[in-house]
Amino acid sequence: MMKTSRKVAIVGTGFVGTSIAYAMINQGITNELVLIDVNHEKAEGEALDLLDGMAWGEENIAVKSGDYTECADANLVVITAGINQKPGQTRLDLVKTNATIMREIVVQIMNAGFDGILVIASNPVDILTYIAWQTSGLPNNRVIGTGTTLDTTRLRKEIALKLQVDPRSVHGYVMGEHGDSEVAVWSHTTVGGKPILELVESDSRLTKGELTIIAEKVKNAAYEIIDRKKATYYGIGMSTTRIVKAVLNNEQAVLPVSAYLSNQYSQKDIFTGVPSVVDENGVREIIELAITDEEQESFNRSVSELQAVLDTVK
Ligand code: 6V0
Repeated sequence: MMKTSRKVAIVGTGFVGTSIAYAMINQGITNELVLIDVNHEKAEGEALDLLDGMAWGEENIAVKSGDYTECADANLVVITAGINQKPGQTRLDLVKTNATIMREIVVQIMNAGFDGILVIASNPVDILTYIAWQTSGLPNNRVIGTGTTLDTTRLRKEIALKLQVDPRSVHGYVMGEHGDSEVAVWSHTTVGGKPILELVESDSRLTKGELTIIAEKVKNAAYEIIDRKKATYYGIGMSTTRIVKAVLNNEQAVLPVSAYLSNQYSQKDIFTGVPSVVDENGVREIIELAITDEEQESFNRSVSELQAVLDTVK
């Protein structure tokens, strides 16, 4: 398929940044990829390593390391820079350090003359997406956090494993904070079109009580992985790549990204995970599901927790 020139820059070439780069290259969704890191040598080494596979790649992608001037004509910049969780740390523990790093980076991106879409993956992602938006001066639709895309794919996977179906045939969302207060929206989760709350009444493979266990498992997935291998990156690599692809292809895909709320779900002036239509301009609109009162209360609690943390760094 012929594509017009599409340039993506990734800031932060650690575990997450390079996993995104690797997924993007393997899915052939861009034709120019620039890696930026405060550790220039690391970015350079990663670019060289990625380029080495190109003869076997989906298509020829120009990969290089560079500085912020490369952002001037980038369609999209993904930010993954920052410190990650150590065993026992929550995402919110990272906020002060990563907010400072985020501001520093966004100022440099904007000074380069960037005028595209910003995608934020650094944690705590909902808070840092707000900081990135505030620092950038971009319209809020053009700043997207990875939000609960990873939690949502984890949820779909858990249900798929239980019922032995393709996770892509499971639909539903985790909403709210990408973190401890997130909300699994069971009232809108379906398997092959069948509501899961109906399915658990009749299918012995999945009981109603197990839904709570699944939601807890999804919430704690990162801790489980970090305890074993110190970091998580493939899942977020594929989740971020899904968002980037939706933007570059103008897909109008509905994804639970961290989007700016202005009275949707009765909340405002916060970025958090909600199903959103993603196209070439970023978040085109937020889908307002008719969630239950209980889900709304949990969502409100999640937003209040975020708001309290945001107030400390805003
Ligand atoms: P890492 O492997 O330590 O990589 C971070 C990179 O950022 C390093 O290469 C640093 O040199 C670089 N960096 C630090 N400061 C700056 C700066 N000022 N300018 C440019 N580059 C800088 O961490 P990892 O890749 O594991 O994690 C990165 C971030 O992603 C962390 O905040 C994680 O918590 C977060 N994650 C987000 C997820 C999500 O769902 N949104 C999932 C997993 C991790």
